[in-house]
Order: sequence, then structure tokens, then C-alpha cells
Amino acid sequence: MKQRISDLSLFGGRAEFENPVHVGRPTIGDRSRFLERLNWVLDNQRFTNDGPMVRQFEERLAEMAGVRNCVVTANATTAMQIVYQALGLSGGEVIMPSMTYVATAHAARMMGLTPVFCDMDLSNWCMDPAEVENAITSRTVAVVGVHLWGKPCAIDELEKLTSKHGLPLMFDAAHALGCSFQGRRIGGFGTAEVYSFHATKVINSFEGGAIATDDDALAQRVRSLRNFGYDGVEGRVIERVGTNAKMHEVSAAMGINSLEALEDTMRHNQVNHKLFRSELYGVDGLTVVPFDEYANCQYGVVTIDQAASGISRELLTKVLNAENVFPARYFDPACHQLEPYRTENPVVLPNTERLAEQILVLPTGPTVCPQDVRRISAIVRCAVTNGHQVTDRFQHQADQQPVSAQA
Ligand code: T4K
Repeated sequence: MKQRISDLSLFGGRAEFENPVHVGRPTIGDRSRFLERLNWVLDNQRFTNDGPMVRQFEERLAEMAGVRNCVVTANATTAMQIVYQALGLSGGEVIMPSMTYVATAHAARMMGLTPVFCDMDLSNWCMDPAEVENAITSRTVAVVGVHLWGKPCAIDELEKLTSKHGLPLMFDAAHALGCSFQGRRIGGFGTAEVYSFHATKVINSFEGGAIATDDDALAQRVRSLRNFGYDGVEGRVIERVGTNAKMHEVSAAMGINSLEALEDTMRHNQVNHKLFRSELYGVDGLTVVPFDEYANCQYGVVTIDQAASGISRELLTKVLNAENVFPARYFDPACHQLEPYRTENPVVLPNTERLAEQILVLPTGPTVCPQDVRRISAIVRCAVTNGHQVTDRFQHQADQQPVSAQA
């Protein structure tokens, strides 16, 4: 394990990992069960349009989340769009955090709605409800909370606020499947919650999403909207303008497989998370974002404060890449800093901007074993505790390079 600067591969040491270690490796579950399910789909000859695998996946999800309805879709982005449509929202402002994946904002914009971005509360790493209250105007038509990296956002406060103002409350729960808040699984809060089953998520269906809601009428409308607007009861009457956001059977088969592995996956991730916390404890300028024991811990989130550590996030990334470790910068730039959402008078969100500059997500998940976590942590600890020296040495190395090699 790396201990001295000279051990680092960036400075001539041997790479710690022979094969690349990535963020976001998919969770497959029991491969032979998946292949059995795949064969079953092929034999059954029903590939899509609300088939038996999709229905089973929906039932099992609803049971896991403790909600009345789970409507699965092609992905979470279209799921959010059809929730807006089902709520009859076609204009006005939607309040959401800026520190989220751009899909949260795009889903609103694609439906003709205007995202209004709020800053975050650094004590829980989620949207600050006080900021939400300030942002509510007569143009506000909905509020979207995001359970960033699986951390439940300020659900209670947002529920109180939205009910006071008579606004629908949607949660982007793309990261939070399996997580709980006050003893209840994420999925049953607000008007609706939306999961993602993208390949990189704690449960994957290759691509996929779901709308979880206790509102039966809303569930029926979103079922219809995901299937061209066909009526959900009779099935053959076009009742409204809808899209094609259906999940197909092979996706659902993978989703069920991966759902069956959820408890094991969460246990594994929680062990990895605790190890990151202990192995990186006390490193100046580095914080391992904490999760409680009810989180799915699918992201190994750290922040690097360059002023305190002497090393930039970018250089730490270079150090890790040289060791064959590939972290991710979720989510930098934040949404309000992205081209489609920049305004003439720039919105300033200090906490979000600071976090966006410092965030780094380290690999975890079932393909990353606890020993890998120790090895990754050793690299990080070595680079960050010697931050100034690593920076100087890297600069010196760069200065020695011929100009053509630097270009
Ligand atoms: N709301 C939030 C808060 C979200 O984070 C997301 C999606 C959404 C809504 C929308 O959900 P969906 O509409 O996608 O269902 C990924 C995903 O594309 C995106 O789904 C996800 N969030 C976002 C956070 O990240 P990238 O840009 O990180 O993907 P990529 O290809 O760079 O891969 C990242 C890492 O994962 C790499 O290390 C390789 C690994 N990987 C990736 C894929 C696709 C694999 O090992 N296998 C794979 O198949 O976007």
C-alpha cells in the first residue's frame, strides 16, 4: 500500500491496481438467475408493453419501498417529465437544488417549466428549505427535492412548506433507492418520488426509472402517459397526448435481479463507507461525506479543500488515475453554472459553488472489495497528507518536460 510520495505512480512508483477501478460499476446480482430470466423472456415472446417482468418488477419495488404504486419507465429523466405532465404543469417555475445531476433541471425545462435553483445547506448536504421559502413566488408551480447521493433531503420541512403554499412536491430519488428516512423507505414521500435504474445506480435495469406514489389517480395517469396516452384501464383508447417511456422486459429482468441483491449490495457498500471514514479519518483538508446506517452508500463521496491540504482536486485525480483509479466529479459544474441555465445576472449560490469545486466521488459498490477501499484510501491519504509536496513535485516534473510534451 502507498505510504511515501515516491511510491505514487505519478512519480515513478508502480500503479496500485493492474486493472482500472471505476465509479459506477453495475450491480448484476445472481448472473445465472438473470440468464434464466432472459431465457424466460425470449421463450415468452412478450418483449415490451407492460409485460409480466415489468409488472413483477413494479410489484416488488412497491413492496420494498412501502408505496401503493411504482410505475417503471425507460429512465428517470422521462419519468420526471411525465410526472410534471400528469400534474398538469406546463408553465411556471420549479424550485430545485442546483447541486444535482443536470437531468433534474432538464426534465423541467423539457416540459416548458423554468428551474429556479436554490443553494444547499452544508449541514445535511441538501437543498436548504429556507432558500426554498425565499424562492417561492406566484410563478412557482412545484418544488423538487433531491436526495443527493442517497442522503434524504429536508423532507419534513419541504412537506410543510409545500402544503402551506399548496404546491406539489416531487423528490428526485435517483440516488436514494433502499435508503430510509425516519423509519420509512424513500419512495413514499411527497406527491411522487422518482428512482433511476441507470447502469451506475444501486439497482440497475441497464437504463430505467420509476415513479413511486401513493396517489392512485396520479399513478394511473403516469401509466397512460408512458404509453402514448392509452387509457390505463381499457388499454386501447387514446385519452391524452402521451410519450413512449416504457421499460422493456429484459430491463425489468435485470431490475428484478439487481433488486434481489439490494440488501447484500447495501451491506457491502456500508462496510466500504465505514472503511473510507476510518481510513481517511483525520486527514487535513479532506472530508468523507457521512451517511447513516440506513443509506445505500452507493457513492464514496469526499471533499478536498485545496487551501487546507495543499493539493487540488484535479491533481488528486491525476494521482489516482496514475494508480488506475477513476473517480468522478459529481456534480461540477452545478446546474446554475451550466450553459443552458446561465442567466445574464448570474445566480450566486456560495455553498453549492464551493462544494462543486471540492467534490470527488471515489469508487465503491460490489466490484470494489474492502481491501480495494483500503488501497484507494492509502493513495488518497498519502497524496493529501503530503499535499504541498505532491503539488511542488508535480509542478517541478511539469517544468522539466519539454514544451512540446506539455502542450
Ligand atoms: N437525477 C439525478 C440526481 C441523477 O443522478 C440522474 C442520473 C438522473 C436524475 C437521471 O436518471 P436517468 O435518466 O439517467 O435514469 C451517469 C448517468 O448517465 C446518469 O444516469 C446519472 N444520474 C449520472 C450521475 O451519472 P456518467 O456521466 O457518470 O456516466 P459515465 O458513462 O461517465 O460512467 C460513469 C462511470 O460508470 C464510469 O466510471 C464507468 C462506469 N460505468 C458506466 C456505465 C454506463 C460502467 O461501469 N458501466 C456502464 O454501463 O452519467
